[in-house]
Amino acid sequence: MKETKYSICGMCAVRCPIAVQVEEGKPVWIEGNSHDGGMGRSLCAKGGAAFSQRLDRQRPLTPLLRMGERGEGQWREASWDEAYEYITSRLKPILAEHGGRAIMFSDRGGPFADLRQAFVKSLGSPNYINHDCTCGRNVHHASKSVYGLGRKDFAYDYENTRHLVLFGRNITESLKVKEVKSFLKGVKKGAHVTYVDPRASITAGKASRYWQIKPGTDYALLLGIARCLIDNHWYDQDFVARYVTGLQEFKTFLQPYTLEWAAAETGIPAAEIEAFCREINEDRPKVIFHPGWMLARYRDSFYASRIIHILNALMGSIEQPGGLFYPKGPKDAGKKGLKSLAALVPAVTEERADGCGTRYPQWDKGAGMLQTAYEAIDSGIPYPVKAYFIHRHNPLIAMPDPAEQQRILNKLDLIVAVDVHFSESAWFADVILPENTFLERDDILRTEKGLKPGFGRRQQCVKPLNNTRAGWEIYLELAQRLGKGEYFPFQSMEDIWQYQLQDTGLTLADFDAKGFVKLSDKALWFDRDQLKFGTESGKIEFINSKWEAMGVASLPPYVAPDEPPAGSFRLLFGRCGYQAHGQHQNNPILSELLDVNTLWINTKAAKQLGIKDKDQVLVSSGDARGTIAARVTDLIHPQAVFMLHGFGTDVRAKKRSFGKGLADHIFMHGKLKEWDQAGGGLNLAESFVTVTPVPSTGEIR
Ligand SMILES: Nc1nc2c(c(=O)[nH]1)N[C@H]1C(S)=C(S)[C@@H](COP(=O)(O)OP(=O)(O)OC[C@H]3O[C@@H](n4cnc5c(=O)[nH]c(N)nc54)[C@H](O)[C@@H]3O)O[C@H]1N2
Ligand SMILES: Nc1nc2c(c(=O)[nH]1)N[C@H]1C(S)=C(S)[C@@H](COP(=O)(O)OP(=O)(O)OC[C@H]3O[C@@H](n4cnc5c(=O)[nH]c(N)nc54)[C@H](O)[C@@H]3O)O[C@H]1N2
Ligand code: SF4
Ligand SMILES: [Mo]
Repeated sequence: MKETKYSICGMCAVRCPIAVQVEEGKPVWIEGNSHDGGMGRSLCAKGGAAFSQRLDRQRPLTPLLRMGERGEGQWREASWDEAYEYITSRLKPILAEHGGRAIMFSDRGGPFADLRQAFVKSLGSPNYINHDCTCGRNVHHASKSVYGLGRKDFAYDYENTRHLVLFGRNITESLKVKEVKSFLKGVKKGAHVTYVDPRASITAGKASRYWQIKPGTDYALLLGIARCLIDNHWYDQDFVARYVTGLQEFKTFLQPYTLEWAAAETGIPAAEIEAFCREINEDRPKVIFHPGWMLARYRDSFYASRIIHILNALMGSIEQPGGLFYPKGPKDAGKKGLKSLAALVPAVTEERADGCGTRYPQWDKGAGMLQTAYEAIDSGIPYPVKAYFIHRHNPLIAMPDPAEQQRILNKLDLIVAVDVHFSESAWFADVILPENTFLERDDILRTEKGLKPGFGRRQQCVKPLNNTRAGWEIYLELAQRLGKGEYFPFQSMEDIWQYQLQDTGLTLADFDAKGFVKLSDKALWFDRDQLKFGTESGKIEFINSKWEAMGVASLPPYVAPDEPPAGSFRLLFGRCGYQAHGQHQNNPILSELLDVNTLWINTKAAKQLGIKDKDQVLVSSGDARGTIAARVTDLIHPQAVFMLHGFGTDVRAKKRSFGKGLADHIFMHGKLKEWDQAGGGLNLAESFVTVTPVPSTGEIR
């Protein structure tokens, strides 16, 4: 008999609602959960390859203990009991000598992190960290400094917008299924789309205006746009008068940043920028300036994002159909939220090892900052860190400088990786605890914020094929064995779900029909005359004196990016629709769709170097080098080259992808120690490489 199970996809961190058909215990079909209107039956290529992930045997299928040196890849299979014993027998002396704070934990964050945060807290450690220093921290902190609200406190009504402005936000490839669908509906309805990127991605193909900006000059373009809009009074004066502070200072600051100046800096003609400003003035308030997602790129990415946030205020597009809106939570629907698991555990008051909230007072404590945590491991300051749990996170490729990372990680007494693949980081660990694939496990309930808030459930659709366990089982068991069981009074996931639902008046059966529960039938919008912001003044602060007191200027003068040294190119990177970072290059199906990355290089630049399309080229920077096929194209700025992230693994257990393509992060020298000083995002796009042809003999000169 066929039955449909509703769950949540886990092939990437977007976590779309899905429907899985199961026949006699076997998964036979997977699609989007069509009860969710925005999703329909759609799924992306990665989601479609979920069964293939489960069947893939080039993964850790039972707990593994390291035999040789770290990273050598010599493993011994172990029982779960043995693996738990290995971990706890090493953690106990660390806890006794250095206390809980000597244990660090990083993961991918997201809606299922509450249980893991509770685990870390139960050990007495403040050192829970997620991946965001290489992703959205600049955007998040910029949002906090303008609105006092985080980046996830805003969502976007693409479908009804009149004008969407994207600065390298590659919405159709670096995708969320619901977001692309809503974007495409907007395009169909005639929305203007302005796409700004040194590289014409697929999203550029959907745009009504594409600007091939000089890499690293977004801040200049944004200052030029802001000045033009304000000078011409092309902004929502009522909204600004009501909600904004600091407009006058902003005006004064903008004086040098004329259209001609912006044009010279960015390479985009002044008349085109002006035409854009005119158009956006007609389109407002149904306008979205997207503040960026992955902005761990430039040393001023925080400020570029800050101006984008400011432009949305000038457009008056906040809490506005066709603009930005606040994702509403249970409270906004007059309902109680899920009970927190971390709330069961006493607060940890200890200072964080990474300095968030202390050495770096402006940075949020919630997500932490991995690069400064590495500093702490290395120096032992503010205190020794001795053990590291890496859960659903792969810092050895997500962070730059792998050799430097390994040097620092080697100072630890214990590294535990919980993964479903042989990630580069798991390969370097002491113990690999293999988690069930997402189809094979339950997770804690999640809150789904939006115009119609609700809760969603990931449930086990099929039984695990291998000797793997669910994350919740792993952490409950470890807590128990470390004497912290009192904080986790649960025997099963059902116990946990019931605890989470305690105040909501809902039961588990309420999730059976659709996989989720909505707390409101109608879309919830706040009264635009009564908007509240999270800043000290309650207003939108163009100048934020609280942040200035913490050493973060609100509006620093523009500083041009470094020019590539002669013969060099700025290395840009990004994603495509078939892959999620470095996760699925070895997936049996996805590796067939795309098994190798290429190097985008501008036609004229390639010609000067004697490089033709599909030629093998040598990419080098310092002692890092490797060959890759060139993709010669006009679609990239002459100063830049581009490659997809996540290829070129050196983990030989991944036989389909081992050594295929080139890894971008190996060329980012010193970037583990270089970040946007205000926002904390790493400067991953501030690296240069040389590119030379490889003779047809394959010999490298
Ligand atoms: N050079 C360079 N660096 C980058 C980027 C880049 O483009 N170039 N991109 C940056 C960005 S935007 C981000 S978000 C980060 C992403 O960096 P990460 O967060 O490290 O990347 P993910 O691909 O999400 O995967 C993390 C790990 O989760 C594992 N995993 C997958 N499913 C499961 C599961 O069900 N359970 C468990 N336990 N583990 C699972 C995967 O095998 C993988 O090892 O990298 C950043 N770093
Ligand atoms: N299929 C798929 N979808 C994903 C992911 C995935 O791994 N695979 N990852 C998810 C995650 S974690 C994230 S953070 C998002 C990332 O979403 P995005 O931030 O939209 O994605 P990236 O692929 O990092 O896009 C980077 C684009 O920025 C451009 N760029 C580089 N320098 C500049 C510059 O100076 N100015 C401008 N304007 N543009 C520049 C690059 O050329 C590239 O096209 O995608 C998410 N969605
Ligand atoms: S975007 Fe694709 S891989 Fe990611 S959760 Fe959604 S369907 Fe799964
Ligand atoms: Mo990301």
